[in-house]
Amino acid sequence: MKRTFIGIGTNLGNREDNLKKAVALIEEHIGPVKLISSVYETEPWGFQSENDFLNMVVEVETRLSPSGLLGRVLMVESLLGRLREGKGYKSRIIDIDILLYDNRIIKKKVLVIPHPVMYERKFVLVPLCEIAGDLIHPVLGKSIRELLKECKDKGKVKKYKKI
Ligand code: PH2
Ligand code: MG
Ligand code: MG
Repeated sequence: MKRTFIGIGTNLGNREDNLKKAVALIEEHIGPVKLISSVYETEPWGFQSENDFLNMVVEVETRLSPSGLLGRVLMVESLLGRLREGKGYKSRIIDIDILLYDNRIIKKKVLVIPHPVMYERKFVLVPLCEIAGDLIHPVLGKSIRELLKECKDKGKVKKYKKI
């Protein structure tokens, strides 16, 4: 079994419901969910929108390969009604991102692990630190806690509640 950390975000529709459904579908199609962070309400990062996000991170055990995992992530997103159109950041019902997969470093056109900009994003680091603060980032060689301390992101990340 491999251990992966997955970030989930939503800023459209019934956001709490979207997160709950995403966690249930991850459990069904990817593997047992071992740890669940609190939910955080976060300001849109990298684009403007009136709708704040809810973000969380889960730790999942899986037998899937990285590319198998990506396939299932995209499937779960589309089961939840995610449509992909155009370029750039947009509001979305659900976004599911593979953050880490064991200690693996993968740089393919379609899949980069660790998530290439996770260290710049407090909406990722805060929930990830809650469940895996001591984990060492395989590329940067620092713990998630250290990365959070060094992170320059000033966007709002406020505890919402545990779902
Ligand atoms: N996802 C993005 C871009 N910006 N901002 C917040 N607060 N939360 C997100 O999940 C998010 C974002 C692209 O995936
Ligand atoms: Mg994302
Ligand atoms: Mg994504």
